[in-house]
Amino acid sequence: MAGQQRDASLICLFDVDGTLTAPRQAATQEMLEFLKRLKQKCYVGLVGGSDLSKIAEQIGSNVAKEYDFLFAENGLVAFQDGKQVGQENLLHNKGEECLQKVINFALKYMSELELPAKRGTFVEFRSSMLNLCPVGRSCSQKERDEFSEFDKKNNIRKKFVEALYQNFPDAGLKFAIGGQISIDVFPVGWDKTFCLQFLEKAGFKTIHFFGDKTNPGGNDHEIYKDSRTIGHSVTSPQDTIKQVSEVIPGL
Ligand code: M1P
Repeated sequence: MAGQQRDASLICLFDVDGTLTAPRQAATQEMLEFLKRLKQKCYVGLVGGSDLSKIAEQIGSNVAKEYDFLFAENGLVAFQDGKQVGQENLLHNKGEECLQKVINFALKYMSELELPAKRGTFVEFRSSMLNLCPVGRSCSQKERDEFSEFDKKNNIRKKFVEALYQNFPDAGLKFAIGGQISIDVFPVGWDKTFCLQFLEKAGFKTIHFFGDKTNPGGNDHEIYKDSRTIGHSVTSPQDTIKQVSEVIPGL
């Protein structure tokens, strides 16, 4: 790892959506400059639930090279100093039969929902997780926002998660509300704590984690509560800047 004046024992690790950026939006110039200054003080890592291409859209096409660690899909796709150091595979882990049962159930469940809008891509099959999206991932920003408001009032995703757990209690799967419009499905243990093994191997003594979905059921909860991290719950990118500045003085 490069960087001589940086504190080599300390890393600040950030969730992406809602923490560094507005959900699924690009990071502001202010945030990118803040992270640049932070990198001069300590090591910096990102851990998102999204896949690499979505994180690159939001943080920049060189994201894996620009940060000391980049963990996509909760760290199941891992980069250190721009080099890929990890890659897990959902299909190998869970098998076709199990995944097909979940997908069939989810499609049937979503087909019975009445929402303000329905578009396309209700199931996104990623290398290490399934993403289930009742409004459809191809929705517009306006439709995304409408679903999000509707979901807050009607608990669409909360009820969907309950139904998934009821139907697949022994599948060894976790159903997590990560972003604004969807549910992530992955094997138990493949939450964001998965990425900590890479940081332990690199020898960090202090790991500050900043995330917004830190409540039970949110996809930052496990890593926020993990004994290997000092967890910080943030409410927005502005709040992230404020809280990091309190932890790392002189930014
Ligand atoms: O990074 C958080 C989440 O971002 C997206 O969520 P949504 O589209 O629902 O706002 C998804 O990529 C999701 O997988 C991810 O956890």
